[in-house]
Amino acid sequence: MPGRARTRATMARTALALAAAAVVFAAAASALAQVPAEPWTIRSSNGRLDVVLIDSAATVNVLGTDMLLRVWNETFIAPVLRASPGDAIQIRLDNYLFNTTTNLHFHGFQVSPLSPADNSNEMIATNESHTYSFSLPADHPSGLFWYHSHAMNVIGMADGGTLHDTQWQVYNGMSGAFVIEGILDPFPMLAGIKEQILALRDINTTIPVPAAGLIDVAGGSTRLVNGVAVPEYHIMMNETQFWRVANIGADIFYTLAFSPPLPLYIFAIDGNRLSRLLVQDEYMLGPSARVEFFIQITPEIGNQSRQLLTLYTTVGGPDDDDFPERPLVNLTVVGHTEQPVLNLTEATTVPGLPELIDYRNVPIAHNRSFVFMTVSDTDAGDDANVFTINGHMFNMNRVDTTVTYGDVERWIIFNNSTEVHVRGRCSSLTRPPIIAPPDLTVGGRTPCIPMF
Ligand SMILES: [Cu+2]
Repeated sequence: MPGRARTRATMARTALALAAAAVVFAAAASALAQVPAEPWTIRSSNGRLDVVLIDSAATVNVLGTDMLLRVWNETFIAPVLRASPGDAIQIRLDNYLFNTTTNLHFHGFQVSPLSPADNSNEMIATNESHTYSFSLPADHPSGLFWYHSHAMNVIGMADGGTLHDTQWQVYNGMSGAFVIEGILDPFPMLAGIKEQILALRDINTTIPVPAAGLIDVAGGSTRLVNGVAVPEYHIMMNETQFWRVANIGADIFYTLAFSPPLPLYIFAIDGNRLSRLLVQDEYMLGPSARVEFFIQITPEIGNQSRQLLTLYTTVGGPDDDDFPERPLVNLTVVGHTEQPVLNLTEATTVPGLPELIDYRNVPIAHNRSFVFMTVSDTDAGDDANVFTINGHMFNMNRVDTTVTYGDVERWIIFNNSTEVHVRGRCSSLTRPPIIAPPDLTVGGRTPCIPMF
């Protein structure tokens, strides 16, 4: 009987919340304040990170509106998790979603893809609990990552759910930023600089969450930074800050830029430190992407207030989604520091730091090409899409390509489909010029930009 099972689940959930997740609830309220002090954070201690995430449908207040969402620990804003290379990670996921499977994926982590580690093919059924347990390798890259529901082949979706349900669960709130500590450690001049974590997501508070597969991707949702609409950030004259931005939302592409302009001194992309700073006025951040950059206020730049915006962004492909310009953050110059302005080129150049390998100079074991297509499934109706790779319908249970560990391969990907990203670390990818045959549109963006 569903009713009886539900009662037991609720009791268990209350007990668990009191016993294991008290720390989680205590810090949640501050995430809704307009001034984003510290986002709600859980850090590892003594080499261990222990977290409990309890999945359920809950009525949560988002920007003053009560919404029924499927969330972790009955809050819309997931904690920022922080751990160091070498730490032991234990994250228990209790699924109290009604008749809906779910799971977790640790995006970009260099850990085993098998259970009990980062196995995003394993689904956790309703009223089941699963503990993700793995150690971060001692040489794991440091940087900004994220964790999220990677629900696939969801069962029992009576409300028009689709087979692949990650989008819907992430939109509801099941995603958060994950910092692997130490990215600034090799750079003594950067010690102690102010760090800001900005986890971007969106939600439309004017309508109930649509059924899975029916989210209006480009619709009128509000862009949120750590759960807040256009929060106020402060910086001092002469100060350098380290901004770490993760797109933990389901659909929105952001093109980050300050207005009036302020250079982004880009230090890391998608959890990978670059071999040198990349200075840009804007940066496009697709779903899953992260960018970590420095900003500086100098007397030449002046002390006027500015905004971090997402500029109008259009994405190729058959859906041809476009996203309007929106403000993300107000940045005000408050006070000044006596410290001289940091020379960022000097600060990020450290003799003896291991060079990143330029894989363009390494012999290629195999060349492969992949054509990703979205095609209409005429059997299933006008709106139904199927996804093919080299003409075969995607099937997560079939292995199409086997590669040899340690090989360097050149892959050419043609994509007229949705965004493509590499699950795992992509610091080793380089990007040749994209050449598309005339009958294919290259949509989305490449998963990584070159390190060199
Ligand atoms: Cu992911």
